[in-house]
This record gives sequence, C-alpha cells and structure tokens, in this order.
Amino acid sequence: MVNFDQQAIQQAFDLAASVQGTTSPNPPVGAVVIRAGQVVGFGATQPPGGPHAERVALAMAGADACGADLYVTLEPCTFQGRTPACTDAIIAAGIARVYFVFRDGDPRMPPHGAQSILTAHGIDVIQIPPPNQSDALTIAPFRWRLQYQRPFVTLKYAMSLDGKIATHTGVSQWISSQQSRHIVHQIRNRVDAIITGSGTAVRDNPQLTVRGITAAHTPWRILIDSHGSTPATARLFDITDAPTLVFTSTAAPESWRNALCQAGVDVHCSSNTPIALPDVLTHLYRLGINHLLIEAGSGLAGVFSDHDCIDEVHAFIAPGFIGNPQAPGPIGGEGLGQLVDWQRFTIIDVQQIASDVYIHACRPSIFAHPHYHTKE
Ligand code: AOF
Ligand code: ZN
Repeated sequence: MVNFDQQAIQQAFDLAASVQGTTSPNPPVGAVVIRAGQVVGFGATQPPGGPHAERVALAMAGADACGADLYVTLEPCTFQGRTPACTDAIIAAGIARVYFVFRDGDPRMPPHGAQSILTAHGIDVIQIPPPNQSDALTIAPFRWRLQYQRPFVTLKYAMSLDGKIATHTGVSQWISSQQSRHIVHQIRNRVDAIITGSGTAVRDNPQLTVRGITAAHTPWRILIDSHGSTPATARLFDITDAPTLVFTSTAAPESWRNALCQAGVDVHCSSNTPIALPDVLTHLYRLGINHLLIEAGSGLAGVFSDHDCIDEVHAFIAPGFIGNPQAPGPIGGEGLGQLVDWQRFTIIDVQQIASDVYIHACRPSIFAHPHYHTKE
C-alpha cells in the first residue's frame, strides 16, 4: 500500500493548471518537493525552451532536495530536447522517491519510461492516481496532439433553454450572463488558439482576446474565411491585440489577402473551397498547437462535429426561449441520421452561474486510460 501525500500531488496539479496555455507544444506539468513533510520546492513548466517543472522545483529546494520526495504530474523526461533530461537533475539532486501520475507519450521516451533510469540510481519510482478525474484534462491536449496529429478541440457556446445560440435574425449578444462570460475568458486563457468562422466574424466582429483577468498569455486567433467576406477593418485583424492566422482560399479576392498580409496577419491560402478541416488541423498540429477552442456559429462547429473532432464542451444555458425553427443551435453540419452508435460525452461538472446553468463535459476516452500507459 503506497502512502503518498495527497496534498502534494494536488498542489502539483494546481501548478500544472496555472500554466495551461503557456507551454505548447510541451505539456503543462507541476512538481513539488517534500522533505520531512514540508514543501521545500515547487514549480511548473516554463514556456518552450525554459526549464521543466522538476528543474524549477529542484532549483527552489536547493540542498534540501537531498533525500526528499518529488511529486510530479507527468513522469520526468529522460531525453535532451530543447532542455536537458529531468532525470539527470533528479539524480544529481539526490531525490529519494519520485511519485508521478501520467506517463509521457513523447516518442523520445524509452520503452519503460523514466522508471528504469531512476531505479538504477536507487530512486524509488511510484505511479499514483490523479487526485481528481478532471486532472486528465491538464495532459489531454499534449497527448491528443501526439496521438492524433491534431490539437485537442474544445467547444464553448451559450444557448437559450430551447437550444438556440442566436435569434433567427442572427442576434446573439447576449444570451448568457456577465458572470458566465467572465468564465469564458478563463477558458480562453487556458488554450493555445481560438478559432472562428466568417459568419461570426462578420456578424459579431469579435476580438477573441483574454480580458478582465490577469492573462497568462495571448492565444492565437484563427479565422476560417474561404471567400474573404470578413471586412479588412475587423477587430480580428488588429494584431496589436493578438496574433491572427487566417485560412482562406484562392476564391477570396487577392486584394483582401494582400491587405491582411500587410496588416501582419498570417494568411494561409489553399486552392480548395471550402477549406478542408483536416488540412487546417494538420497545419495547427505542425505549428505546435496542443489546444484549440472553437468560438463560432453552428456552421463551423457543425464541420468539427461531422469530423468527430470535438473533444470537450463548455455549455452555458440561459433560462429563456428564443424560438423559431430558423434560429440556429450550437451544432449545424450534416448531423446524425440515427442514434445507434451515438457517442455521449462524460459530464465533468454542472454548476449554476448567476442565472445560467454551466455544463462541462468531454469525451469519455480522456479518462479511459488516465495513467496513459503508451509503451506497455
Ligand atoms: C518533464 N517536465 O515539466 C515537461 C515535460 O524540448 P524540451 O526539453 O522542453 O522537452 C519537451 C518534452 O518534455 C515534451 O515533449 C514532453 O515529453 C516533456 N515534457 N517533461 O519532465 C515537464 N513539460
Ligand atoms: Zn523534463
């Protein structure tokens, strides 16, 4: 029976959560060093090229790391990437025991992970469960990108009690409460990029920035606009707020594409109209984007859903009716014809936020192998 420190691993997950969105393509990891029941060091993964969580925590612990226990949310890396192997730092510091939760799926890891290297140096290595089921969400975006060569995709929407995200005339501001919209900024702060479509860009002229909270970073803004219908004056194209990447096609006017390039927007032009979602996701994979947030209308969300590319949902449900069959719901697209193989999400959290109900759900497969043994 392993007697590990629940508080230490919880603190490590809190540290990991605090740097979500700032570490891609690396995973956000938290580490805590405990000696004689006291926290002597802690840290989280720094942006790419910077030290990993373990090295930050060990540096803080200094000589106190000798004989101490290390709690880390992901098994320590054993290879030289942009930074040297964490196992070397753990061995050099004289750590006695390493508790970790998730296995690292990076192909540069050896078949048996960090365990054999550390145990060969007399260090006990113990894999423990996550304190909460939802802790798997800290590692899922990193895992998804490696496993499926695409980002982990989160959809956020606000809808009425009758399942509409706008009126039949296209008005959607505002369906959810101000408190719910505040949570959306926290969600944006945890992702690498926010994607929308031209319908939303034209109708709402959104900024898609993190506001009203202390932002850890600035996510990319991504627009899918095959025909160049978003005015060049749109707020999304003001790159002093945040960087913007546009996927368009040769069907869009060349003058529009040039104007965007001149404004500093990163324009990716394809000869296919409409733009193929798998091409977009592959491009984002190559850019190192682990976590993508959809904030769009039913058209773009429907394309993601038809491709079975929505992995997590944040739904805000406001207590009023909108009505009219022409008023859109959150998901358009082709949709399902039958419910035989219908894949349901797993609900992680349900809360009342001011007058709204908030539902947080994700694919059950995120929890299927919470310890993520990839190399068995
Ligand atoms: C850890 N602790 O905090 C993180 C790890 O290029 P590098 O050197 O930054 O290495 C990136 C890889 O390190 C990444 O793909 C993943 O396997 C691991 N991430 N490992 O020990 C950490 N973020
Ligand atoms: Zn490392």
